[in-house]
Amino acid sequence: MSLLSKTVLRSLANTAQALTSRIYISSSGEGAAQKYLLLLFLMNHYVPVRCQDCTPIMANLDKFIKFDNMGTTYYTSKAHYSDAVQSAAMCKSICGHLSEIEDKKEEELVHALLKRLNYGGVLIEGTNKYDKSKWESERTLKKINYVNWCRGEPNNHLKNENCLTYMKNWACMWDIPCVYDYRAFDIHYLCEVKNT
Ligand SMILES: [Ca+2]
Ligand SMILES: [Ca+2]
Repeated sequence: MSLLSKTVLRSLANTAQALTSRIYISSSGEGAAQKYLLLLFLMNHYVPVRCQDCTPIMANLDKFIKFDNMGTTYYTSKAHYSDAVQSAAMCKSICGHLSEIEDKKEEELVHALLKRLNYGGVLIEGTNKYDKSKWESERTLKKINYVNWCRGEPNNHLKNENCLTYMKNWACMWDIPCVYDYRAFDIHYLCEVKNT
């Protein structure tokens, strides 16, 4: 749903609330009852739009570097990656999720972003911890259709490499542990938020 239509619906719901209180004061009888029922319908139908909204934790937004691109905002963590569950929770706290690189074009965008920030890499969405034979999104539990493994990857080198990272210098993906101190490789984590 577009931002405009959400705004319009919120405005309608607010108007309905305001009108309802006036009708109680100024009207009576069947006509007023019909109007009231109509307004109740509008309110019940549109007010839940508000409940679907997400309010980012403002203090957490400061922990990222923001980049807008074509309806999606990417947030690269200033802190190093150390724990995939914590990283995903941080993304959620700003109303997003770990970035899902869905095609070559998006991969190139992420690579350019890493070059600009001069970061070594970023944790992105993807795990094989549920089924070693496939990589899937932790968020949707669907198979990841796009991967660009670096040469020799995925190699499960440390025997628990069940998470996914995109590396700047090689311009491709590694499997890495879901909990690890990756400061030596300068790995951060990347969230994305779809702008509605
Ligand atoms: Ca994406
Ligand atoms: Ca690996």
